[in-house]
Amino acid sequence: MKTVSIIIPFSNGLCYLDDCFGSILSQGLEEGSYEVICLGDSPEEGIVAKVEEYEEKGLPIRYVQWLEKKGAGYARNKGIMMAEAEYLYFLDSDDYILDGCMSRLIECAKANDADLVRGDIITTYYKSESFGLNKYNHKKLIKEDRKLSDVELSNLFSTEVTALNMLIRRSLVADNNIEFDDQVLYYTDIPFVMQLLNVTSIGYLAKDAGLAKRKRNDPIHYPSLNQSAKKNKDKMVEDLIHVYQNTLPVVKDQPKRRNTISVIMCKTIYKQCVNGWHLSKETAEKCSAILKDGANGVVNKFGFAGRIILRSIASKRYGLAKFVGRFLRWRKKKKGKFGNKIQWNRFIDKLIFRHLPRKKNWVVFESFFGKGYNDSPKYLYEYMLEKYGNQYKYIWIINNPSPNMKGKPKKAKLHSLRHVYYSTRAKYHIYNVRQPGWFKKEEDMVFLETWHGTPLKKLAFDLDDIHAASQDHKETFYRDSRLWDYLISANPFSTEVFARAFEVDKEKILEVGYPRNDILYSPKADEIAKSVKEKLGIPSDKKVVLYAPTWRDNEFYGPGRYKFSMALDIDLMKEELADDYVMLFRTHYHIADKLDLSQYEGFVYNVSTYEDVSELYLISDMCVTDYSSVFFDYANLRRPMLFFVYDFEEYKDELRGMYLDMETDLPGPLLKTNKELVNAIKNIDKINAEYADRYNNFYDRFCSVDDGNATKRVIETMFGGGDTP
Ligand code: C2G
Repeated sequence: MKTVSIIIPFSNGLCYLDDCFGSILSQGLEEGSYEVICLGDSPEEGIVAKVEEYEEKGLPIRYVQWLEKKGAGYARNKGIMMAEAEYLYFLDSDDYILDGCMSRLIECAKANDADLVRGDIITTYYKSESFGLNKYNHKKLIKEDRKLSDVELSNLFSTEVTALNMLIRRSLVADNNIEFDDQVLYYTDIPFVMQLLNVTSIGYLAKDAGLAKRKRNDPIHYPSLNQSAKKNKDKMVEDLIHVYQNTLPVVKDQPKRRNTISVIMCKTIYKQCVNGWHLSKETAEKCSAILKDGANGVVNKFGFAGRIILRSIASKRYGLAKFVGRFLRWRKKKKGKFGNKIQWNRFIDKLIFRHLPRKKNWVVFESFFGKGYNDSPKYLYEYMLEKYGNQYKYIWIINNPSPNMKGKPKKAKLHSLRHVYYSTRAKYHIYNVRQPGWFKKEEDMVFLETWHGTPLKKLAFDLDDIHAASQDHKETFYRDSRLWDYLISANPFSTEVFARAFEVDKEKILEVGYPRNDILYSPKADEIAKSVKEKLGIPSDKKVVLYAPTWRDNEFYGPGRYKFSMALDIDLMKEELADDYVMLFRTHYHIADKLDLSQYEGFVYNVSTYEDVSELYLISDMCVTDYSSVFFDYANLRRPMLFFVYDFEEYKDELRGMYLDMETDLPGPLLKTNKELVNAIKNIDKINAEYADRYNNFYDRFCSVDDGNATKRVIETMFGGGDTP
């Protein structure tokens, strides 16, 4: 007889299956000792091909499917009926097992003649390849193989009841007709597990048998059951009521387990109330009936507000329960004792600003989260100022006043009351990064997203794992990009990527080049360069190397505040290059670290706070960067570029993934060490000759739309070619 039948229900999320199936293959289980049963519950297209692919790779898999959605419980029951092995193992199609998990579970079960063996469940957002980067959840809880005492067995699940990562003796399930609840979509595990625990005599915990339970980061396309439940709250409570009522008789002689399901029931009702009431009258009445007897005394264990809510529902005073729920919700969202500044600003906005008429000639500009007067918004603003003068009123969202700002625009700090005011009243909005989460776009507003670079690093929906500070990235990105009327693209390549990765209609994309790059084609470019050099005090007899790296997703203090590690050996650079060169050093706008480079005065110029990087391009003779979109813009100048990619392997595969093959597509060499970099700088003419063809191809592909007139094209599209607002 085979040892284990692995049962996998599948509904959506084909992209997770490689990890799931692959992790079973890499367990190295003996052929004939196991089987995989995959059950398609109204499955996503492509599943059959995926199953066949793994069959060919040697996975002993059987597949059945039905087209009507019946839920995981139904699928697992079907799987139980098909299973032939001594033990059952339930695996979800978006999870994967860690190396050695299955043999450890089997070993422990066999050595101890156990009915049930459980391993660790480790939650992660990451695919298996980058599981090791999952620093925070990577805790092994089970240190030794250990027999569960009767008390532990009856209290095995004190919060979430799950059948995952357990090896279960199949005869126990078959002989006692133990089933998942197939009438429901949610909570199907509860009756199964409770019945199972009733008949389990020997239960074990096994060490080094981990299941990676994957949290999904794309609730738009691949919502997990829980994420879709957020939209389907009534159904979730309905299901739990059904499960609760059917399971109560099973646990009637088991106070601990009865307590567990009552706690789950009460917590769910409580959460419903606090997260916004979604219950139909009928469901509310059922909840009331359950809570009437205090749900086995569990209600009394809630805090004051919780008791009021649950008791009000018990006595059908739903209005009171809703009111307390709303209060708790408000208190939870409220930051600090009296709420934070943004919350107050939004409150005033609702109370006053939203009732004032829209100003048809007001234009709001923001660049890099109010960190400067620069990038495409600056060039669009200056063009408008010159063309329309004071026919428009201009507003800059900027945190520190800029001495370089032309005209006399109104100014507001990011997230300030003035920012909120202008955001509500102005008709036109121009941002180069995403707008604030609180931004509310009305029908008659026009929003231009300039974006801030041709993408090398994968973006939004093209990302698998999110290694940056916030896992809500895809969801918030989707929400924000729904509000954009126009999005600028600098080349056909960006247009394709943006349309797919941001899910923006191509009609909204203005493939007109970057306004910020117009200066690179300006007839006055040399003049500007001369004055910038003078302003920065850069000697005219030295060549200028600009070093402008990007940020690293996984090195952060918090959202928008990233760390910088200096990989450049400045001492070496100085020793080797200082006679002929100076270096401009510029960190990305996300970097919070301020570097003290004063000891290299005269050789390194820290231009991290210099507002406009385009002007720095103009004064530099070559550019050293890594994965920053800087190089797409710099290529417009056709000057040499070097890529200092000391962490290439990690960055390329684990952190982001890329749209280009950096080894073959870039207009310059990839350099992994400081020595290589110094050599390349010293031999730049040779490199120029070597990379001439690649440079030409690169230029044609990414720079051929830019011609110095992008700003004009954008303004004409957004404001019409005429002279008046
Ligand atoms: N930048 C800069 N100095 C740096 C790095 C970047 O001034 N050291 C500016 C450049 O204008 C660059 C822009 O910030 O084009 C975006 O920087 P990237 O390094 O490309 O990184 P990111 O902000 O993640 O944007 O589609 C583009 C991507 O989203 C990249």
